[in-house]
Amino acid sequence: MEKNAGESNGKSKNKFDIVIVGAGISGMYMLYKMRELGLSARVLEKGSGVGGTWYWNRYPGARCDTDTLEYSYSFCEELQQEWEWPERYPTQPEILRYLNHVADRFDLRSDISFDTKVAAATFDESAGRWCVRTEDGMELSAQFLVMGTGCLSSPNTPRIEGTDSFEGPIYHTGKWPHEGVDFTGKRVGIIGTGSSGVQSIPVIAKEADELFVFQRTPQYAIPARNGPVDREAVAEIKADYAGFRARNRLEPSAQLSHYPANDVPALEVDDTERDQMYQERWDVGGFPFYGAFNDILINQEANDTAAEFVRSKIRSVVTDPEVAEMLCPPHTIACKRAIIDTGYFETYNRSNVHLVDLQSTPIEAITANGIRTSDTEYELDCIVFATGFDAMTGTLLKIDIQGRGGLSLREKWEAGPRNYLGLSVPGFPNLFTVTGPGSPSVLTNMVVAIEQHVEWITDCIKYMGEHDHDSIEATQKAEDEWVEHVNAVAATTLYPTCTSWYLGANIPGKPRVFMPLPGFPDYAAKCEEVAAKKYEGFDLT
Ligand code: NA7
Repeated sequence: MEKNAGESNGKSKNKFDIVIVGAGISGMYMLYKMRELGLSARVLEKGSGVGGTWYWNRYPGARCDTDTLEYSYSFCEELQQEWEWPERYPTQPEILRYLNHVADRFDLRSDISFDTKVAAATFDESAGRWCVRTEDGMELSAQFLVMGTGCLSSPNTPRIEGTDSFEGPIYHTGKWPHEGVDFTGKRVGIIGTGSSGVQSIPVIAKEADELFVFQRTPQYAIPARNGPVDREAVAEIKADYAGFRARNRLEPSAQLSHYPANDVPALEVDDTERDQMYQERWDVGGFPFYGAFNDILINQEANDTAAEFVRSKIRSVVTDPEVAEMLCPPHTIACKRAIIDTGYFETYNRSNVHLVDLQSTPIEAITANGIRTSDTEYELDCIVFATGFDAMTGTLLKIDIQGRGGLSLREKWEAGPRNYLGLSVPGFPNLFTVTGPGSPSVLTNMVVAIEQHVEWITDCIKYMGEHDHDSIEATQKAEDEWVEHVNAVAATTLYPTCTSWYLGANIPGKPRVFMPLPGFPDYAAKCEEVAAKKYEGFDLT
């Protein structure tokens, strides 16, 4: 652990060109790029190691749902050629091993302070610099501040009466103990059936004596069909990795160019042909399912056909018809974050797994011995919260960020996040948010979104250096127009129509604003255009 190291480029201690918050995929790459520019940079990371999301989310079955060959950095040809991924989807330990390898290979750790949580960042107008304060009292000064704090990095633990009285251990999937948890012989209760619940439930079920799943909203899930990577396909991709990456960047979610969406509306084919197309993609597994037709996410009637197809699969897998009905979601499919699974619905056929429907019997309290719903008390040895995150803005707003004139980001975003390009906020000069709200972020392959932002920020800082600019700040007009644009694009889709963390709807009291921007290629083109027009929409001084 290295705190207070900061003598690079002959600058005084704790004075840097740039401070980067977070040593996940964003922060690590940002550091690499700043070094390329010859700038002094310090990364502040609250964990004891690199990896961000993949450092914290160590729950049983944790795995990425983007194909391994796509979920990796593209900036170094040797790195992408040399690294071998064993399976179609990478496990959490495998991704963390990869990110540690990257940190070692590029000697990144020497500029990262671990176990260092940022408490506040204040823009000092007279000096034109950010003063960053950590929880343990360290102060750093930097011209630029980049928030690589991640979109899903503030775990959400709902306030349930009596939680403190529970006598057994309570875990959260988003901050899982490093030493792991042995559920053997235990009665386990798990709250939440999003990706984390859907991934961990089948694994915990195999170990636990009894598993009680407390489900508030049933979820659609598409079989992952994970398995060893196809070596021939890997060789083909590696023969032209750059081409593969470029093709992926042209896809709306910056991935899956090898399995693009069919350009056919769902209702233009008859029922038999439609089911065949769904079945084909169901057999392939994973997100290509949603590309069966081109209007699943924009037309409710089309969406209903996909939803009904998945419901029919749930009914065919789950043997108890009552349980099957409880597991069948009524809502728009893929409107909440889409999920892929391995043996999730099959798990409910096990005699040690019990589904508790919180819609008919809500949780009233956590007691010393377990969870009490409106009709019974479930005795448990431990409880797992798989209840997600205060997504996209949670971590940014936990830090007391104050810009020009003492303007606080918390106040500025009281009614929801507002910015320009998801990158920059008026009133907060030289502050950049990597994959911030208002950018494609969580609707894309995150690594692609991160690389695009880090490279854009790097080019911007380079441009400023070459043109003697000290400060860059988005204009109010640019912010207003951008917010309008993001809302208009979201409104062309079905996304805003249901309760999801995309909308902040999972956090009581959080403003309902659709935060990510659908459509990576148009967004990336806009960012390029802004740069080509000498940072149109920004004030440069
Ligand atoms: P998610 O997707 O936000 O899922 C959280 C789950 O927890 C979801 O089923 C919620 O039900 C449930 N939840 C949240 N609060 C409560 C309360 N108070 N009571 C009962 N149930 C609750 O988080 P994940 O960690 O699974 O996944 C996050 C992302 O990681 C995922 O989207 C991928 O990007 C990877 P709800 O649906 O809100 O009714």
